[in-house]
Amino acid sequence: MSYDLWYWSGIPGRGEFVRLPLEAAGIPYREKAWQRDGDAALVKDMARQRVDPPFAPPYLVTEDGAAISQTANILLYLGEKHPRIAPRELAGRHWVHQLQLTLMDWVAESHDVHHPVGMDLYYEDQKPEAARRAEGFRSKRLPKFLDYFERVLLQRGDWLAGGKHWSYADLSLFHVVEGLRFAFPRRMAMLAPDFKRVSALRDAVQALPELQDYLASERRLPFSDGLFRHYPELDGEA
Ligand SMILES: N[C@@H](CCC(=O)N[C@@H](CS)C(=O)NCC(=O)O)C(=O)O
Repeated sequence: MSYDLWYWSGIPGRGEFVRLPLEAAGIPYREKAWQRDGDAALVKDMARQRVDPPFAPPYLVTEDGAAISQTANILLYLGEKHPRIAPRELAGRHWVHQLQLTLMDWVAESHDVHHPVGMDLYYEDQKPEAARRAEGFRSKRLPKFLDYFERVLLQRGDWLAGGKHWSYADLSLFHVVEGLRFAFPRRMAMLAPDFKRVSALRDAVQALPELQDYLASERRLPFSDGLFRHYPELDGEA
């Protein structure tokens, strides 16, 4: 069994939240837009007549042809099919889904810092608004999200769902923290001492034996100008 993962080539983006558990659990998948025709093939595939068309990538096509989209929904689906990446009991699976939805809210807000007016405009066309948005994000939203996950870990232990094994939500939190460290290195460094549990989870995921090959491979794309972007003028210690 193998899945087809459709996501823009060249950036980790939201595709990375799907890639990480697939890689860590050794679930076979093909990265479709990395093959011949690249993103043009993705645009063409998105336009295909389907009963379940995706609005936007990432989406996963199963062996029986179903196209599953919305990042958190893809992970919910994978968690039901592959017990290694999510809790076995229903309440646990809903819990990690809830966490994933919160993470996706956080990701959307992180993106909107550099694109506060419109996705169809360049950053250069919305710089004053971005500077204003960044201030509130750095001073209020970033600590609020970090504090939430710190509190969850205080209650649950090393992993977000409790227990001794990671779930896809832990891998996603790792990726969000990595993205934010890339985008806001000064602010994240200032906040780090207050979020020791989140930092420890980040380090634990980075050290997972089942992720070492992937993290060292060319499939693990560097951050650049995708969801998480580094504009020094949007970063700051406060
Ligand atoms: N809520 C969706 C958002 C999907 C999304 O915004 N995808 C981006 C790439 S990361 C895209 O290509 N969007 C095109 C669009 O919204 O028109 C999810 O979590 O998957």
